[in-house]
Amino acid sequence: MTQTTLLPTDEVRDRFSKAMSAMYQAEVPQYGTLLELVESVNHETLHQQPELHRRLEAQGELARLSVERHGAIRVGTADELSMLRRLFAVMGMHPVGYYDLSEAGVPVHSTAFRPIDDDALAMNPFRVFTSLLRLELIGSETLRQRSEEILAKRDIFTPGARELIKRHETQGGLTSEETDQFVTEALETFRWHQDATVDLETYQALHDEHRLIADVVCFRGPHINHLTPRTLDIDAVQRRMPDVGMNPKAVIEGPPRRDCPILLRQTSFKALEESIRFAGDAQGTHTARFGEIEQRGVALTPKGRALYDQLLNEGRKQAAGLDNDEYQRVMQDVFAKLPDNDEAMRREGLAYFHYYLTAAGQAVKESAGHDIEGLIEQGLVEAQPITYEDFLPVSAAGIFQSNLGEGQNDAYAGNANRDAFEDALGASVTDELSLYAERERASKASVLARLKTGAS
Ligand code: OOG
Ligand code: NI
Repeated sequence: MTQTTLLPTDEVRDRFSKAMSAMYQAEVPQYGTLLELVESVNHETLHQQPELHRRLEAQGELARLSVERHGAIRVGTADELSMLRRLFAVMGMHPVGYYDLSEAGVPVHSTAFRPIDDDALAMNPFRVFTSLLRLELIGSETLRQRSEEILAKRDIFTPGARELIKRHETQGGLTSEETDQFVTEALETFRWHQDATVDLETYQALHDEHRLIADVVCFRGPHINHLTPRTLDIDAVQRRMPDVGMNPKAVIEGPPRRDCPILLRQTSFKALEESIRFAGDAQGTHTARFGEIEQRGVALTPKGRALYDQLLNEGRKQAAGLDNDEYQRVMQDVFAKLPDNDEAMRREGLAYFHYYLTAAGQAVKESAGHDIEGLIEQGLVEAQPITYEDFLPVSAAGIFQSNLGEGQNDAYAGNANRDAFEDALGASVTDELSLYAERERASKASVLARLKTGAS
Protein backbone atom coordinates (compact mmCIF):
# COMPACT_ATOMS: atom_id res chain seq x y z
CA MET A 1 0.00 0.00 0.00
CA THR A 2 1.35 3.41 -0.85
CA GLN A 3 1.23 5.86 1.96
CA THR A 4 0.33 9.38 0.88
CA THR A 5 0.99 12.13 3.34
CA LEU A 6 -1.56 14.89 3.05
CA LEU A 7 -0.55 18.37 4.13
CA PRO A 8 -2.53 20.33 6.71
CA THR A 9 -4.72 22.95 4.96
CA ASP A 10 -2.79 25.60 6.96
CA GLU A 11 0.32 24.71 4.99
CA VAL A 12 -1.56 25.03 1.68
CA ARG A 13 -2.76 28.50 2.72
CA ASP A 14 0.74 29.52 3.77
CA ARG A 15 2.26 28.48 0.45
CA PHE A 16 -0.57 30.10 -1.49
CA SER A 17 -0.41 33.44 0.33
CA LYS A 18 3.35 33.65 -0.22
CA ALA A 19 2.99 32.89 -3.93
CA MET A 20 0.20 35.46 -4.20
CA SER A 21 2.40 38.07 -2.53
CA ALA A 22 5.29 37.40 -4.91
CA MET A 23 2.95 37.63 -7.90
CA TYR A 24 1.40 40.90 -6.71
CA GLN A 25 4.77 42.50 -5.98
CA ALA A 26 5.89 41.62 -9.49
CA GLU A 27 2.64 42.94 -10.99
CA VAL A 28 2.39 46.15 -8.93
CA PRO A 29 5.85 47.53 -8.06
CA GLN A 30 4.32 50.25 -5.88
CA TYR A 31 3.03 47.48 -3.63
CA GLY A 32 6.65 46.41 -3.09
CA THR A 33 7.44 49.99 -2.07
CA LEU A 34 4.58 49.89 0.44
CA LEU A 35 5.97 46.67 1.93
CA GLU A 36 9.37 48.35 2.36
CA LEU A 37 7.82 51.36 4.07
CA VAL A 38 5.79 49.12 6.40
CA GLU A 39 8.89 47.17 7.25
CA SER A 40 10.92 50.25 8.20
CA VAL A 41 8.08 51.66 10.29
CA ASN A 42 7.62 48.29 12.03
CA HIS A 43 11.35 48.13 12.67
CA GLU A 44 11.45 51.64 14.15
CA THR A 45 8.36 51.00 16.26
CA LEU A 46 9.88 47.84 17.73
CA HIS A 47 13.04 49.79 18.51
CA GLN A 48 11.09 52.56 20.26
CA GLN A 49 8.83 50.15 22.15
CA PRO A 50 10.92 47.39 23.72
CA GLU A 51 7.88 46.12 25.61
CA LEU A 52 6.01 45.57 22.34
CA HIS A 53 9.09 43.87 20.93
CA ARG A 54 9.23 41.54 23.91
CA ARG A 55 5.54 40.68 23.70
CA LEU A 56 5.58 39.95 19.97
CA GLU A 57 8.68 37.83 20.38
CA ALA A 58 7.07 35.83 23.19
CA GLN A 59 4.00 35.25 21.00
CA GLY A 60 6.15 34.05 18.11
CA GLU A 61 4.86 36.99 16.05
CA LEU A 62 8.13 38.61 15.02
CA ALA A 63 9.04 36.16 12.29
CA ARG A 64 5.75 36.51 10.46
CA LEU A 65 5.16 40.20 11.05
CA SER A 66 5.61 41.02 7.38
CA VAL A 67 3.32 38.27 6.11
CA GLU A 68 0.18 39.65 4.42
CA ARG A 69 -3.02 39.56 6.45
CA HIS A 70 -5.57 39.84 3.67
CA GLY A 71 -6.39 40.43 0.02
CA ALA A 72 -9.58 41.16 -1.92
CA ILE A 73 -11.35 40.03 -5.09
CA ARG A 74 -14.71 40.66 -6.77
CA VAL A 75 -16.68 38.12 -8.79
CA GLY A 76 -19.69 38.25 -11.09
CA THR A 77 -21.77 35.08 -10.75
CA ALA A 78 -23.11 32.61 -8.22
CA ASP A 79 -21.16 29.80 -9.90
CA GLU A 80 -17.92 31.71 -9.54
CA LEU A 81 -18.62 32.42 -5.87
CA SER A 82 -19.54 28.84 -4.99
CA MET A 83 -16.50 27.45 -6.78
CA LEU A 84 -14.32 29.94 -4.90
CA ARG A 85 -15.78 28.60 -1.67
CA ARG A 86 -14.50 25.15 -2.65
CA LEU A 87 -11.14 26.56 -3.74
CA PHE A 88 -10.61 28.39 -0.45
CA ALA A 89 -11.66 25.30 1.53
CA VAL A 90 -8.55 23.58 0.13
CA MET A 91 -6.59 26.22 2.09
CA GLY A 92 -8.64 25.95 5.27
CA MET A 93 -10.46 29.23 4.56
CA HIS A 94 -14.21 29.41 5.21
CA PRO A 95 -16.83 32.12 4.67
CA VAL A 96 -17.24 34.24 7.82
CA GLY A 97 -19.50 37.28 8.04
CA TYR A 98 -21.93 38.96 5.65
CA TYR A 99 -21.19 42.52 4.53
CA ASP A 100 -23.76 44.63 2.69
CA LEU A 101 -21.98 47.33 0.70
CA SER A 102 -25.10 48.53 -1.15
CA GLU A 103 -25.65 50.83 1.82
CA ALA A 104 -22.52 52.71 0.77
CA GLY A 105 -23.44 52.92 -2.91
CA VAL A 106 -21.39 49.93 -4.02
CA PRO A 107 -23.48 47.24 -5.78
CA VAL A 108 -21.89 44.20 -4.08
CA HIS A 109 -22.26 42.05 -1.00
CA SER A 110 -19.36 40.22 0.51
CA THR A 111 -17.89 37.71 2.91
CA ALA A 112 -14.36 36.95 4.12
CA PHE A 113 -12.85 33.54 3.49
CA ARG A 114 -10.62 32.96 6.46
CA PRO A 115 -9.17 30.39 8.85
CA ILE A 116 -11.29 29.90 11.96
CA ASP A 117 -9.42 27.92 14.64
CA ASP A 118 -6.92 29.59 16.97
CA ASP A 119 -4.08 27.40 15.73
CA ALA A 120 -4.90 28.06 12.09
CA LEU A 121 -5.06 31.82 12.71
CA ALA A 122 -1.76 31.70 14.56
CA MET A 123 -0.07 29.79 11.74
CA ASN A 124 -1.18 32.16 8.97
CA PRO A 125 -4.28 34.37 9.28
CA PHE A 126 -4.52 35.15 5.53
CA ARG A 127 -8.07 36.08 4.51
CA VAL A 128 -9.67 37.03 1.22
CA PHE A 129 -12.43 39.65 1.27
CA THR A 130 -14.69 38.40 -1.52
CA SER A 131 -17.46 40.43 -3.12
CA LEU A 132 -20.25 39.32 -5.42
CA LEU A 133 -21.48 41.86 -7.98
CA ARG A 134 -25.23 42.44 -7.75
CA LEU A 135 -26.41 42.76 -11.30
CA GLU A 136 -30.00 42.88 -10.03
CA LEU A 137 -29.27 46.38 -8.69
CA ILE A 138 -28.28 47.74 -12.10
CA GLY A 139 -31.00 50.04 -13.39
CA SER A 140 -30.53 49.45 -17.10
CA GLU A 141 -32.04 46.20 -18.34
CA THR A 142 -29.82 46.24 -21.45
CA LEU A 143 -26.61 46.64 -19.46
CA ARG A 144 -27.66 43.95 -17.03
CA GLN A 145 -28.32 41.47 -19.84
CA ARG A 146 -25.11 42.37 -21.63
CA SER A 147 -23.16 41.81 -18.39
CA GLU A 148 -24.80 38.45 -17.83
CA GLU A 149 -23.94 37.32 -21.34
CA ILE A 150 -20.31 38.35 -21.01
CA LEU A 151 -19.92 36.69 -17.61
CA ALA A 152 -21.59 33.47 -18.83
CA LYS A 153 -18.80 33.06 -21.39
CA ARG A 154 -15.84 33.05 -19.03
CA ASP A 155 -14.41 30.37 -16.79
CA ILE A 156 -12.20 31.91 -14.12
CA PHE A 157 -10.76 28.54 -13.01
CA THR A 158 -8.19 26.45 -14.85
CA PRO A 159 -9.06 22.79 -15.52
CA GLY A 160 -6.09 21.89 -13.31
CA ALA A 161 -7.46 23.92 -10.40
CA ARG A 162 -10.88 22.28 -10.76
CA GLU A 163 -9.27 18.86 -10.80
CA LEU A 164 -7.19 19.49 -7.68
CA ILE A 165 -10.15 20.95 -5.80
CA LYS A 166 -12.04 17.71 -6.48
CA ARG A 167 -9.04 15.68 -5.41
CA HIS A 168 -8.86 17.58 -2.13
CA GLU A 169 -12.56 16.87 -1.59
CA THR A 170 -12.35 13.14 -2.31
CA GLN A 171 -9.02 12.34 -0.71
CA GLY A 172 -9.42 14.76 2.22
CA GLY A 173 -6.39 16.89 1.43
CA LEU A 174 -3.45 17.30 -0.96
CA THR A 175 0.08 15.95 -0.93
CA SER A 176 3.03 18.34 -0.94
CA GLU A 177 3.50 17.97 -4.69
CA GLU A 178 -0.22 18.40 -5.38
CA THR A 179 -0.18 21.49 -3.17
CA ASP A 180 2.50 23.11 -5.30
CA GLN A 181 0.49 22.31 -8.43
CA PHE A 182 -2.65 23.64 -6.79
CA VAL A 183 -0.94 26.91 -5.85
CA THR A 184 0.28 27.38 -9.43
CA GLU A 185 -3.16 26.63 -10.91
CA ALA A 186 -5.14 28.61 -8.33
CA LEU A 187 -2.91 31.65 -8.81
CA GLU A 188 -4.07 31.87 -12.44
CA THR A 189 -7.54 32.88 -11.25
CA PHE A 190 -6.15 35.96 -9.48
CA ARG A 191 -3.71 37.13 -12.14
CA TRP A 192 -3.97 40.51 -13.85
CA HIS A 193 -4.88 40.60 -17.56
CA GLN A 194 -3.90 43.55 -19.68
CA ASP A 195 -6.37 42.48 -22.34
CA ALA A 196 -10.02 43.15 -21.67
CA THR A 197 -12.57 40.65 -22.99
CA VAL A 198 -14.81 43.44 -24.34
CA ASP A 199 -14.42 46.42 -26.65
CA LEU A 200 -13.82 49.91 -25.35
CA GLU A 201 -17.40 50.99 -25.97
CA THR A 202 -18.84 48.19 -23.84
CA TYR A 203 -16.29 48.93 -21.13
CA GLN A 204 -17.27 52.60 -21.16
CA ALA A 205 -20.98 51.83 -20.91
CA LEU A 206 -20.46 49.55 -17.91
CA HIS A 207 -17.98 51.98 -16.37
CA ASP A 208 -20.51 54.80 -16.64
CA GLU A 209 -23.02 52.75 -14.65
CA HIS A 210 -20.38 52.02 -11.95
CA ARG A 211 -16.63 51.53 -12.26
CA LEU A 212 -16.89 48.37 -10.22
CA ILE A 213 -19.19 46.74 -12.77
CA ALA A 214 -16.61 47.32 -15.51
CA ASP A 215 -13.92 45.92 -13.21
CA VAL A 216 -15.81 42.68 -12.61
CA VAL A 217 -17.34 42.11 -16.04
CA CYS A 218 -14.67 43.13 -18.57
CA PHE A 219 -11.77 40.86 -17.67
CA ARG A 220 -10.94 37.16 -17.81
CA GLY A 221 -10.87 36.77 -14.07
CA PRO A 222 -11.11 38.38 -10.63
CA HIS A 223 -7.61 39.88 -10.42
CA ILE A 224 -6.46 40.34 -6.85
CA ASN A 225 -7.09 44.06 -6.31
CA HIS A 226 -4.96 44.55 -3.19
CA LEU A 227 -2.95 42.81 -0.52
CA THR A 228 -2.63 44.08 3.03
CA PRO A 229 0.31 43.64 5.41
CA ARG A 230 0.17 44.38 9.11
CA THR A 231 1.67 47.60 10.42
CA LEU A 232 2.57 48.36 14.02
CA ASP A 233 1.97 52.10 13.46
CA ILE A 234 -0.62 52.92 10.83
CA ASP A 235 -0.50 56.66 11.56
CA ALA A 236 3.21 56.76 10.74
CA VAL A 237 2.77 54.84 7.48
CA GLN A 238 -0.11 57.12 6.42
CA ARG A 239 2.04 60.18 7.16
CA ARG A 240 5.08 58.87 5.30
CA MET A 241 3.41 57.47 2.17
CA PRO A 242 3.87 60.70 0.16
CA ASP A 243 7.63 60.68 0.97
CA VAL A 244 7.99 57.49 -1.08
CA GLY A 245 5.77 58.64 -3.92
CA MET A 246 2.45 57.20 -2.80
CA ASN A 247 -0.91 58.86 -2.77
CA PRO A 248 -2.69 57.78 0.44
CA LYS A 249 -6.47 57.73 0.73
CA ALA A 250 -7.78 60.80 2.56
CA VAL A 251 -8.33 59.29 6.02
CA ILE A 252 -7.54 56.17 8.03
CA GLU A 253 -10.72 54.11 8.37
CA GLY A 254 -12.05 52.65 11.61
CA PRO A 255 -11.49 53.67 15.23
CA PRO A 256 -8.88 56.30 16.20
CA ARG A 257 -5.48 55.49 17.72
CA ARG A 258 -5.80 54.22 21.30
CA ASP A 259 -3.64 52.69 24.04
CA CYS A 260 -5.82 49.58 23.88
CA PRO A 261 -6.60 49.15 20.17
CA ILE A 262 -10.04 47.92 19.12
CA LEU A 263 -11.31 46.23 15.93
CA LEU A 264 -9.47 47.28 12.80
CA ARG A 265 -7.80 50.39 11.38
CA GLN A 266 -7.03 50.50 7.65
CA THR A 267 -5.70 52.78 4.97
CA SER A 268 -4.42 52.38 1.41
CA PHE A 269 -2.55 54.06 -1.40
CA LYS A 270 -4.98 54.93 -4.14
CA ALA A 271 -5.52 52.64 -7.10
CA LEU A 272 -3.20 53.13 -10.06
CA GLU A 273 -4.27 53.85 -13.63
CA GLU A 274 -3.06 50.97 -15.80
CA SER A 275 -3.08 50.57 -19.55
CA ILE A 276 -5.44 48.06 -21.12
CA ARG A 277 -5.89 46.71 -24.62
CA PHE A 278 -9.56 46.30 -25.51
CA ALA A 279 -11.07 43.91 -28.02
CA GLY A 280 -10.72 45.43 -31.47
CA ASP A 281 -7.27 46.73 -30.41
CA ALA A 282 -8.31 50.06 -28.84
CA GLN A 283 -5.98 51.22 -26.06
CA GLY A 284 -7.37 52.59 -22.82
CA THR A 285 -6.86 52.46 -19.08
CA HIS A 286 -8.42 50.86 -16.02
CA THR A 287 -8.01 51.77 -12.36
CA ALA A 288 -8.47 48.95 -9.87
CA ARG A 289 -5.36 47.88 -8.04
CA PHE A 290 -3.90 49.34 -4.88
CA GLY A 291 -2.07 48.46 -1.66
CA GLU A 292 -3.50 48.58 1.84
CA ILE A 293 -2.26 48.28 5.44
CA GLU A 294 -4.06 47.20 8.57
CA GLN A 295 -3.67 47.31 12.34
CA ARG A 296 -5.94 45.12 14.46
CA GLY A 297 -7.20 45.34 18.03
CA VAL A 298 -9.61 43.53 20.34
CA ALA A 299 -12.93 42.08 19.07
CA LEU A 300 -15.98 43.86 20.49
CA THR A 301 -19.10 42.19 21.88
CA PRO A 302 -22.50 43.18 20.44
CA LYS A 303 -22.72 45.79 23.22
CA GLY A 304 -19.25 47.17 22.41
CA ARG A 305 -19.97 47.08 18.71
CA ALA A 306 -23.23 49.02 19.11
CA LEU A 307 -21.28 51.71 20.98
CA TYR A 308 -18.55 51.67 18.30
CA ASP A 309 -21.13 52.07 15.51
CA GLN A 310 -22.80 54.94 17.33
CA LEU A 311 -19.53 56.77 18.02
CA LEU A 312 -18.29 56.16 14.48
CA ASN A 313 -21.44 57.72 13.04
CA GLU A 314 -21.19 60.66 15.38
CA GLY A 315 -17.50 61.17 14.60
CA ARG A 316 -17.95 60.88 10.84
CA LYS A 317 -20.66 63.51 10.90
CA GLN A 318 -18.49 65.92 12.88
CA ALA A 319 -15.33 65.23 10.91
CA ALA A 320 -16.71 65.16 7.37
CA GLY A 321 -14.36 66.88 4.95
CA LEU A 322 -11.47 67.28 7.42
CA ASP A 323 -7.93 66.16 6.62
CA ASN A 324 -6.62 63.04 8.32
CA ASP A 325 -4.91 64.79 11.27
CA GLU A 326 -8.03 66.74 12.18
CA TYR A 327 -10.31 63.82 11.40
CA GLN A 328 -8.35 61.64 13.84
CA ARG A 329 -8.48 64.33 16.53
CA VAL A 330 -12.27 64.57 16.27
CA MET A 331 -12.55 60.77 16.37
CA GLN A 332 -10.36 60.62 19.48
CA ASP A 333 -12.62 63.10 21.26
CA VAL A 334 -15.77 61.25 20.25
CA PHE A 335 -14.30 57.85 21.17
CA ALA A 336 -13.44 59.03 24.69
CA LYS A 337 -16.82 57.50 25.56
CA LEU A 338 -15.40 54.01 24.95
CA PRO A 339 -13.03 53.19 27.85
CA ASP A 340 -9.43 52.93 26.66
CA ASN A 341 -8.51 50.25 29.15
CA ASP A 342 -8.69 46.47 28.75
CA GLU A 343 -9.89 45.88 32.28
CA ALA A 344 -12.75 48.39 31.94
CA MET A 345 -13.78 46.99 28.55
CA ARG A 346 -13.80 43.50 30.02
CA ARG A 347 -15.78 44.39 33.12
CA GLU A 348 -18.32 46.33 31.11
CA GLY A 349 -18.74 43.48 28.64
CA LEU A 350 -17.60 45.60 25.69
CA ALA A 351 -14.87 43.29 24.34
CA TYR A 352 -13.98 39.58 24.17
CA PHE A 353 -11.20 38.08 26.24
CA HIS A 354 -9.35 34.81 26.45
CA TYR A 355 -8.95 33.54 30.02
CA TYR A 356 -5.90 31.55 31.04
CA LEU A 357 -4.20 30.34 34.20
CA THR A 358 -1.24 32.29 35.55
CA ALA A 359 1.77 30.38 36.88
CA ALA A 360 0.19 30.62 40.33
CA GLY A 361 -3.08 29.29 38.89
CA GLN A 362 -1.29 26.34 37.36
CA ALA A 363 0.29 25.46 40.69
CA VAL A 364 -3.04 25.29 42.55
CA LYS A 365 -3.66 21.83 43.99
CA GLU A 366 -7.05 22.31 45.62
CA SER A 367 -10.35 23.71 44.56
CA ALA A 368 -10.00 27.48 44.28
CA GLY A 369 -13.61 28.43 43.56
CA HIS A 370 -15.62 29.32 40.51
CA ASP A 371 -15.96 33.07 40.60
CA ILE A 372 -13.84 34.32 37.73
CA GLU A 373 -13.47 37.84 39.16
CA GLY A 374 -12.34 36.41 42.49
CA LEU A 375 -9.83 34.16 40.74
CA ILE A 376 -8.46 37.14 38.82
CA GLU A 377 -8.11 39.11 42.06
CA GLN A 378 -6.22 36.19 43.62
CA GLY A 379 -3.81 36.29 40.68
CA LEU A 380 -4.73 32.79 39.51
CA VAL A 381 -6.36 33.81 36.23
CA GLU A 382 -5.61 36.49 33.66
CA ALA A 383 -7.55 37.75 30.65
CA GLN A 384 -6.02 38.64 27.32
CA PRO A 385 -7.85 40.50 24.53
CA ILE A 386 -9.03 38.37 21.59
CA THR A 387 -7.94 39.95 18.30
CA TYR A 388 -10.63 40.98 15.80
CA GLU A 389 -10.20 38.80 12.70
CA ASP A 390 -12.96 40.22 10.52
CA PHE A 391 -13.85 43.36 8.57
CA LEU A 392 -15.97 46.48 9.08
CA PRO A 393 -18.59 47.41 6.49
CA VAL A 394 -18.20 51.19 6.81
CA SER A 395 -14.41 50.89 6.53
CA ALA A 396 -14.67 48.48 3.61
CA ALA A 397 -16.97 50.94 1.85
CA GLY A 398 -14.42 53.70 2.46
CA ILE A 399 -11.69 51.53 0.93
CA PHE A 400 -13.89 50.69 -2.07
CA GLN A 401 -14.88 54.31 -2.60
CA SER A 402 -11.43 55.84 -2.47
CA ASN A 403 -10.33 53.32 -5.07
CA LEU A 404 -13.34 53.61 -7.34
CA GLY A 405 -13.53 57.37 -7.61
CA GLU A 406 -15.65 59.43 -5.29
CA GLY A 407 -18.86 59.17 -7.31
CA GLN A 408 -21.53 57.54 -5.15
CA ASN A 409 -24.79 55.93 -6.08
CA ASP A 410 -27.30 56.00 -3.29
CA ALA A 411 -29.82 54.22 -5.50
CA TYR A 412 -28.36 50.86 -4.43
CA ALA A 413 -28.93 51.48 -0.70
CA GLY A 414 -31.08 49.44 1.63
CA ASN A 415 -30.62 46.16 -0.16
CA ALA A 416 -29.00 43.75 2.29
CA ASN A 417 -29.87 40.23 1.16
CA ARG A 418 -27.95 37.63 3.08
CA ASP A 419 -30.21 34.82 1.89
CA ALA A 420 -29.48 35.57 -1.77
CA PHE A 421 -25.75 35.73 -0.98
CA GLU A 422 -25.82 32.37 0.80
CA ASP A 423 -27.82 30.84 -2.06
CA ALA A 424 -25.14 31.97 -4.49
CA LEU A 425 -22.37 30.77 -2.17
CA GLY A 426 -24.01 27.39 -1.73
CA ALA A 427 -23.45 27.51 2.03
CA SER A 428 -24.24 29.71 4.97
CA VAL A 429 -21.72 32.20 6.29
CA THR A 430 -20.56 31.79 9.88
CA ASP A 431 -21.59 34.57 12.23
CA GLU A 432 -18.31 36.21 13.27
CA LEU A 433 -19.47 37.33 16.72
CA SER A 434 -20.49 33.81 17.70
CA LEU A 435 -16.91 32.67 17.04
CA TYR A 436 -15.44 35.16 19.53
CA ALA A 437 -18.16 34.46 22.09
CA GLU A 438 -17.43 30.75 21.84
CA ARG A 439 -13.67 31.20 22.21
CA GLU A 440 -14.21 33.34 25.31
CA ARG A 441 -16.70 30.86 26.76
CA ALA A 442 -14.45 27.87 26.15
CA SER A 443 -11.40 29.54 27.71
CA LYS A 444 -13.41 30.50 30.80
CA ALA A 445 -14.88 27.00 31.13
CA SER A 446 -11.45 25.46 30.86
CA VAL A 447 -9.81 27.55 33.62
CA LEU A 448 -12.85 27.10 35.87
CA ALA A 449 -12.84 23.35 35.37
CA ARG A 450 -9.16 23.25 36.27
CA LEU A 451 -9.49 25.43 39.39
CA LYS A 452 -12.72 23.88 40.68
CA THR A 453 -11.16 20.48 41.05
CA GLY A 454 -7.58 21.53 41.60
CA ALA A 455 -6.61 18.66 39.30
CA SER A 456 -3.37 19.10 37.41
C1 OOG B 1 -12.62 45.35 -1.10
C2 OOG B 1 -12.59 46.53 -0.19
C3 OOG B 1 -12.75 46.11 1.28
C4 OOG B 1 -11.25 45.88 3.32
O1 OOG B 1 -10.12 45.65 3.74
O2 OOG B 1 -12.15 46.36 4.02
C5 OOG B 1 -11.50 45.61 1.90
C6 OOG B 1 -12.44 45.68 -2.54
O3 OOG B 1 -12.06 46.80 -2.89
O4 OOG B 1 -12.68 44.77 -3.36
O5 OOG B 1 -10.65 45.00 1.32
NI1 NI C 1 -8.74 45.26 2.24
